Amino acid sequence: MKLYFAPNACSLSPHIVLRELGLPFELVRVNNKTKQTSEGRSFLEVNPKGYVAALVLDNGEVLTEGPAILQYLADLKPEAKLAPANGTWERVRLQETLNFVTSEIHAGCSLLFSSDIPEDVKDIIKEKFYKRLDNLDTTLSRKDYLLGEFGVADAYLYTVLSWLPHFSIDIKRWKALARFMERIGARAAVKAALAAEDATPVV
Ligand SMILES: N[C@@H](CCC(=O)N[C@@H](CS)C(=O)NCC(=O)O)C(=O)O
Repeated sequence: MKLYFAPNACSLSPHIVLRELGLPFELVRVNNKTKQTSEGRSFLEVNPKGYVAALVLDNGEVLTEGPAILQYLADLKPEAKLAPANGTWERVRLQETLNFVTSEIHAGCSLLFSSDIPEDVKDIIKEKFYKRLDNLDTTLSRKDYLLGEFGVADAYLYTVLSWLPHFSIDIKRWKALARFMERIGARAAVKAALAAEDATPVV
């Protein structure tokens, strides 16, 4: 398998999961501005949508969209329990959580990276985003992980929340979220993924 990634982008979450699972994989770096890959070809040949993450399977299939990639990877090694089994109610809860992270947290803050958006509009985006962080803080004040035990949704949430300093948002305002970031950031797979990406906190 090959994971196309950009340092500290949302592709960090499948990267963490690949390491948590101990699966063999190759990393291909994408320059998100030029769309050039470290292989020399344009990333647009791999994913015409032009964004990471993309996972290329050994049979040549290309899988995109974070929540789909995360679930595919977890299902390759069910004994690691990074996702509940397909067809169970717990799996539906995971899908609910991944959808929340992707649509409300990831997409909810990604416009804040844009230098074209005026600050007063960013303030409006932030107000809505803060409400979502309040919800998450309440959830994580009752448990250490989004769904009881560490799983793919935690790797995804960790990745997106690691962008907050870039938006001048201080995570300490949400005490449970700050503890969550420390807890996930201490995992060996997370440290290894960040080191392998040579990541500084910019998408
Ligand atoms: N819907 C996609 C969004 C992926 C995404 O937002 N990727 C960003 C990095 S976090 C990216 O590569 N953006 C570059 C671009 O859109 O040109 C997913 O959930 O995987």
